[in-house]
Amino acid sequence: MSTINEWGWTRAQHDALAGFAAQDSESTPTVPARVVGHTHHVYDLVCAPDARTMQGRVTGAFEYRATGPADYPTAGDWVLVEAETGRITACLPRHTAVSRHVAGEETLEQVILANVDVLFLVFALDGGRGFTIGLLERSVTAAWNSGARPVVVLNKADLADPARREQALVDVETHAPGVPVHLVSARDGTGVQQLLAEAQPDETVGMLGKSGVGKSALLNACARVREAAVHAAEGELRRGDSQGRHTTTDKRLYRLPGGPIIADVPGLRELQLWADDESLDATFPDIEALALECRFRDCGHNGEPGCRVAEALATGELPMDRYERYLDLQRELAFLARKRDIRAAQNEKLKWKQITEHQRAAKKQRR
Ligand SMILES: Nc1nc2c(ncn2[C@@H]2O[C@H](COP(=O)(O)OP(=O)(O)OP(=O)(O)O)[C@@H](O)[C@H]2O)c(=O)[nH]1
Ligand SMILES: [Mg+2]
Ligand SMILES: [Zn+2]
Repeated sequence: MSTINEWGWTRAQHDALAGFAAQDSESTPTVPARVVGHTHHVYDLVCAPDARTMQGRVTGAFEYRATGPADYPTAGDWVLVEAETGRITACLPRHTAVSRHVAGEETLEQVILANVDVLFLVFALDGGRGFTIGLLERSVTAAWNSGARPVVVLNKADLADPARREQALVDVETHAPGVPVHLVSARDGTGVQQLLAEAQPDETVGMLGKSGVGKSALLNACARVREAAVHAAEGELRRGDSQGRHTTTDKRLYRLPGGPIIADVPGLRELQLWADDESLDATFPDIEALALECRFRDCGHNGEPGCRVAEALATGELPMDRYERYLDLQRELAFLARKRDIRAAQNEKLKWKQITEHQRAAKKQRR
């Protein structure tokens, strides 16, 4: 018999639910369910206990409580659903969330995937412009911020000569220190077994990468290793620049027999960061370690005496271009944080305005 455990329902989730259900005042009986996909506001769910599938929508009360897009369920989420009606009453707390900005909206968070344990950062070694150090660092920062373990996947190894493969590995080891890296080919299956070993059987794997890097092909290759009947659509590449054509249009979770669960997602057009300072430090542990050795704890690395960062830059121990990209990302995150603060202040003001208006109206009525 199938059970919800095969979809990643673990002891930890069970305990989280127990704590959550105690606060939940809704009286209609609900079951936990995992969101395996959704088109706009219709959610594809796999429900406890027997992994029955159904479709659902959030209730009006859910919508009323939601403060932004990040509060709505997304692929990977655990929700509470009324088994009879498919009404989703709550989204359970996420243990990880891969986020970015809502397009064109700097201050709104959009959750791409929820509750993934491992995040494959997929790049293609097909000679296209998709594998850049900048994108590598951004992706790693997003991964650290999500709470999932990042794994760099250099796909299409079959298209790269040995020198190119070696250089790519060195680039990742230098610019994403401490992050596991795998050279694979979804086409001929090289390295796929080892890549799968990065995740435990009951874990969920997410993927992040541009269109055409081979995310769906990688999912299919993993399925072949597990002899699973999974066939995600793979797309053609544009001639000339090897870019994909956005073949995958919806996020979806696939369960491989013997695990893990893998989420295929549409290709990212750009990765608008949604992260904090700690995630940046995790991406640049080399710079973080140097900064700890500066004479002053609050050293701004701007000509202060005893600055270890300046020293490392002078000797070439820390390459200037890496430091500059670190400063760029830091500026970007500081800008985001400021905008978020302004928005929070505005919301606060609005709330007080509403309360005072309400009080005024109440006073008038009493008169
Ligand atoms: N030679 C070679 N081709 C590959 C490999 N992996 C994927 N491809 C091809 O690259 C093209 C794009 O692969 P997809 O899996 O559709 O890429 P995707 O990342 O899912 O793209 P989107 O769904 O658009 O985001 C397809 O024609 C694949 O067959 C590989 O390891 N080697
Ligand atoms: Mg795809
Ligand atoms: Zn310093």
